[in-house]
Amino acid sequence: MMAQPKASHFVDGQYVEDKAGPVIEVIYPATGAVIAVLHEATAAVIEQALASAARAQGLWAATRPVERARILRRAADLIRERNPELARLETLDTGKPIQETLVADWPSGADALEYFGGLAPTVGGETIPLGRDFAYTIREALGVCVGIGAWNYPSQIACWKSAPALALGNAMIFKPSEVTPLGALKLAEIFIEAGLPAGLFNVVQGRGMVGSALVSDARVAKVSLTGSVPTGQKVYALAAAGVRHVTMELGGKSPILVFDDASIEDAVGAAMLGNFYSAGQVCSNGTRVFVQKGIKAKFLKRLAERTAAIKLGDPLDETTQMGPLVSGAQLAKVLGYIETAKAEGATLVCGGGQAGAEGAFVQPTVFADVTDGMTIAQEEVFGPVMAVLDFDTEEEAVARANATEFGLAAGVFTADITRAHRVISNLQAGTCWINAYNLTPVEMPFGGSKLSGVGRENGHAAVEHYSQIKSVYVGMGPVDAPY
Ligand code: TXE
Repeated sequence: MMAQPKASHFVDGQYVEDKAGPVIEVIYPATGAVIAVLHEATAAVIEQALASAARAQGLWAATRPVERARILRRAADLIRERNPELARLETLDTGKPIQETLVADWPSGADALEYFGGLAPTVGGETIPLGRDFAYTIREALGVCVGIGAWNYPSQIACWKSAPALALGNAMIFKPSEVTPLGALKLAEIFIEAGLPAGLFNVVQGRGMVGSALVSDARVAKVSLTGSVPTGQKVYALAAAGVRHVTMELGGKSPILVFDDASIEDAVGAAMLGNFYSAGQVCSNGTRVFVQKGIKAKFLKRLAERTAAIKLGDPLDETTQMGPLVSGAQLAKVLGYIETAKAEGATLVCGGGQAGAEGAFVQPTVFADVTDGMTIAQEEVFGPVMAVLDFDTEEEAVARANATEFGLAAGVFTADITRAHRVISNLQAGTCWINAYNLTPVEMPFGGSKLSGVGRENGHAAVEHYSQIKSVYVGMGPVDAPY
């Protein structure tokens, strides 16, 4: 089962190879098989990517927004036409079940291309009357943007970053995670087929060093990263040296608050979605599930029944509901957190170990009686491990939910609408849900507060993060100088 691309990189409209770069082996985590061998970008490839992006961007920014939009919409159509084969590649790259990659990954990327294609032509400035004089503003492209992706939603991330960037007249150089380098190359091919001029979307492969080389280059105006907090801090600092714009989508330890009056079936379903989808490798997951004591027993009973029925197995089988983790390294990390939770006294409700003899599979795992000080209540596990904590009062639950350095997402389940809005207004999180969880339609801004990030992706909010305002004062009469 091979998925070898024509070459490692896609620069200035074509595939580019430079075998002098260190090797990247792409592993299908369901079997451990090597499915492709790529090379990291060398200084020469990075230079070609930067130079071609800088060259192409000016003309692109001067292109009518409706024309840019038409190309993005064509790219979205091509993605939808090819979704089955693209989903298969995404499954090979990540190990995520095809049941998910068919509906979530590329389709949400196509949504972003449609959405920002539609939005771009509506973006204008304002006119500011100043008596005799006036001023106006122009919303201009930033220039060359760098996108750095994580491995959990590689193709969705490539689309979510490139769609607003390109729609608003920027160029993008995208560096996928070294763990999942394949999808972004397909996106680059699709953009060219849709009519995007060469150089506007370049893909360069590599580990952190390639990312930092891109972020440090003087031609770069902005960097958008999806990744862990420690990497975000490094990239943010590098960007600060050049006073570049940043969007940071980082980790979380998000709470879901389930009150006594909630629909147990809905709350259980949402907690499962928010812990087990993509084998738990989702940044906005609700990994601290606070359940009010009155419904704790019923909640845990239904949760255990439904979790035990999750079907693990071959990710390419459409009936499989959970695949492996992305890599052996992630497996070791998640199993370590499970052992720590047991040692720290959490009650194991179900799961609790590796599944199967082959591949990076972990049983969907639920711990109850988790307390705030335990490691699994504090650190991002990034695997199918749910921590259930109990609480008595609303004030207590809100205070404990906020007692974290993260602030990505939060959810509340209750039938009391007043309480729902009050609780949300008191929670420190950038993206919230009431009686739902982890739905991230492109129309809604997405992002975090506190250590979880800065800036927003998606929605109208993303326009601000891929453009800048030029203010123009227009003098309509003689200049009144005192000299
Ligand atoms: O992520 P990193 P990694 C968590 C998850 C995982 C851990 C590490 O628990 O086990 O983070 O995963 C690039 N300059 N999350 O190492 O390091 C890197 O090449 C520029 C949660 O994969 O954050 C990759 O493309 N770029 C998270 C991207 O940054 C650098 C999603 C992310 O890598 C760089 C991913 C540098 N100095 C992992 N160092 C979430 N919450 O969404 C690395 N990179």
